[in-house]
Amino acid sequence: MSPALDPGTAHAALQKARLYAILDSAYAPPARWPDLARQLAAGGAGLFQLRAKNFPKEEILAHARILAPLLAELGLPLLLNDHPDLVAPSGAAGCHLGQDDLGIPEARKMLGSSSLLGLSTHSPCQALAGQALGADYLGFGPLYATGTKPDYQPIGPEKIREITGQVTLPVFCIGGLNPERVAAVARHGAQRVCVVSHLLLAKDPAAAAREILSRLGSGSPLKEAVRT
Ligand code: 3NM
Repeated sequence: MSPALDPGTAHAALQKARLYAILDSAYAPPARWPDLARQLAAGGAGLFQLRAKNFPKEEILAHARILAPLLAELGLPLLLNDHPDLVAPSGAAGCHLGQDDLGIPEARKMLGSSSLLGLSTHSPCQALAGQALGADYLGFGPLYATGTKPDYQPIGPEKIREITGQVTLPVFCIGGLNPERVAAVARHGAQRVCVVSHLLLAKDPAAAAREILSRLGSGSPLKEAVRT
């Protein structure tokens, strides 16, 4: 099996990551994923997810076995959307679960403490519960309407401060984000974002990632306090 990212490096990369990129089959075919991963990493994405909702498990495993070592060489973690059972055989750093997937405690039992476990949350209450259950990081959204999850009601950026004050885990704001909206969510206290279609559909993904990060700003608590 290809060398996996060591757990210490994966956890440190999570703490450092401000832009989370998702390689999603809905927006880019798998043949483009390795190149997209390299370009987005060059643009500053610090965490990656493979999301292929309708792919058979064997295909997800095969793609993860290509992407995990490619990103590990750069010191960056790959998470699988769902499929905790594929984490070890693929060499991925962990997995990302939704509210309706296997629970965090059950996934933790399967994976142990060294793998990264992320959870999608859609309200401040779910975010606090996710932290209490032992997730390593949270997604929080969708902040704006998104074609990637068309059935979800947008939360709006106003709720961000409700959780940043109480949740100590890394929180990645997600849903309908583009550069203008990233600037808006940063003004509402977002320090990290996860962006899907805007990055995957960009002509120059590295430049698009850089622009998102520049709109997010430094994210330092002092600057946030001055802005509000
Ligand atoms: N999860 P885009 S929103 C995968 O709210 C995903 O949990 C969400 O895609 C959540 O950046 C979302 O193209 C899609 O809007 C984000």
